[in-house]
Amino acid sequence: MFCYQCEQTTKGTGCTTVGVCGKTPETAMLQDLLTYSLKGLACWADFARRQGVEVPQEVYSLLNAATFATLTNVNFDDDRFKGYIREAHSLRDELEHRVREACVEEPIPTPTNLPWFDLLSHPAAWHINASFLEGASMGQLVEMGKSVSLEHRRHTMDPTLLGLHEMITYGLRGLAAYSHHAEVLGEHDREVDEFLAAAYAFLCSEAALDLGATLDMVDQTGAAGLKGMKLLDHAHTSKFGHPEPTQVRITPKRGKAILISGHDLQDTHDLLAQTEGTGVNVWTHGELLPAHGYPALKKRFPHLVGNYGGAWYRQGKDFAEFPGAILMTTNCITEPRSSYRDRIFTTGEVGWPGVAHISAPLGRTKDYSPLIQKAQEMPGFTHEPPEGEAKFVTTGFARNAVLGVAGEVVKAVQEGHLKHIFLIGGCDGSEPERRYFGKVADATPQDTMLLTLGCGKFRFYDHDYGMLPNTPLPRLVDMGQCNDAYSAIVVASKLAEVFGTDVNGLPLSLDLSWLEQKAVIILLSLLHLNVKNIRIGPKAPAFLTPEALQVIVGKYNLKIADAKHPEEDMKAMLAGQ
Ligand code: FS2
Ligand code: SF4
Repeated sequence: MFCYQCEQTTKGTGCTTVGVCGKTPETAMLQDLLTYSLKGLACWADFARRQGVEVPQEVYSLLNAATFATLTNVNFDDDRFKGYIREAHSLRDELEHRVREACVEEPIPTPTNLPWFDLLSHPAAWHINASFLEGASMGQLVEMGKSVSLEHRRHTMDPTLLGLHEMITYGLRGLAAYSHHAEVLGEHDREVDEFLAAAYAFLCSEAALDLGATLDMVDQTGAAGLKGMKLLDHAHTSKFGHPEPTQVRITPKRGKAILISGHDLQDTHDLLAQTEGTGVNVWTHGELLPAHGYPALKKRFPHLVGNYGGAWYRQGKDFAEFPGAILMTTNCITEPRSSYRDRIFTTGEVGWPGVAHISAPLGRTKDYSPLIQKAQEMPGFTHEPPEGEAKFVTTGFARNAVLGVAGEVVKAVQEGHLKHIFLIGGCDGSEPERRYFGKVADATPQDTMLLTLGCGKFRFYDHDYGMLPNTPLPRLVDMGQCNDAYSAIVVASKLAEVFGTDVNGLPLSLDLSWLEQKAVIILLSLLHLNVKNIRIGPKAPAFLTPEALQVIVGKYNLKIADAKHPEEDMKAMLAGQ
């Protein structure tokens, strides 16, 4: 296997024997084979659209869901990957049939008029039939996967193009995650869906061998990322209201308990509805902490009682100690320990072999009764701290809440009480160098504000930064999940408008912790907006070859965080660098 799509990759170069995330070589090969299959489906979807042949929404739904399944820490279940491959080829065959039946103007893709691609035939010309897939041994599939894996391409491709192509590929994984989350909430944006297919098709075309065209696709991917984030923001806020600043308990409360982790608000809502009146309390974990800020959840469901534990990578400890049942709705799942394997459930695109999975067709409500039943069998919390000793954190400062106090922010800047704004957040991970982000946050001066989002916040979310002196503004502002980067972009754009400048003219520094591919699409979106001097860390992406990194750094002034010297980064950021 070879995989370097995420920050925690082995030795900062690539996972080759087994993933740091727990991905086996078999799963890695099936993911490569799936990506190749999705490229084939996307080529036909893009070709059909350009020829005016109707592409059913289920094609885009599969592209989004299956692409999301290949994102770091989402799905580790080989059978599910085989299922996605089967479905991709079945939809692809149907689409090819439709195109051939219609009178098309351009030559229909055939093995002879397509550019050479990898060791298998071009994705648009490659068929794998269902009976072969059913009967194939894992060894056969792994061999087939090898011929389309990165392992081959990274030794044969131009290094600049390779790095940029991988950046686009991982950006598309992040984009597909947004589109899929929105679709679960009943919304989709046809333009964004069509872009995903077009970008996959681009990666299979001769045009992708041109640096200018590839850089243009990097930019277009960022533009689509913004639309995808906006779509998800709309899906969340139209369904559950605009988040409001909300105090969230982080110490135990007596009662039976379910812990819900991941990012999915629809699952959170449905679980809350199904646990109403059962005596089971619902606790959020990780990226679901911001769920407490949504009016349609917090006002209707008093048994949404608090947040338990920290970032995803601590789940082995957090889940083992939690006295109830657990539901993983999206990434990041790690290998379940035996101490809680019989009380953790997955849903949606998340999977771990042998772990109970709760599913329903897209748009239908899932039945959580096995999870609720499990929680009833568990002791739940039997103790809680005495009245007055419970601890709380505050979440819910999404764009509406922050823009509601924009006047105060502008006044604070004009009167000299607010000198600088930091956005420190993104993903978290287990490496010791990630302490850098907590150190930078703690070093922010008193006359500065600290916006945060994503699971990166758990490095400092419970530190007391107090209020911005002489203002009614808190210094620490939790804007939500990694998925809520759109909120931060809207706030920065509005502030720039008020001050008659662009985002680069604001006293604003972005110091982003990255781990997986949603962080890649957020970065591409910011680069599309021409935001300069962004820091990412704790280290540079392994997939950006030195040549590709040089191009990106030169074009966008991107900086790599100096994880060993947070104080130096702080000085530079305060100086606007
Ligand atoms: Fe955190 Fe993990 Fe949010 Fe990322 S829970 S690193 O994949 O999506 O951020
Ligand atoms: Fe390694 Fe990350 Fe790939 Fe997992 S997703 S195999 S940790 S690079």
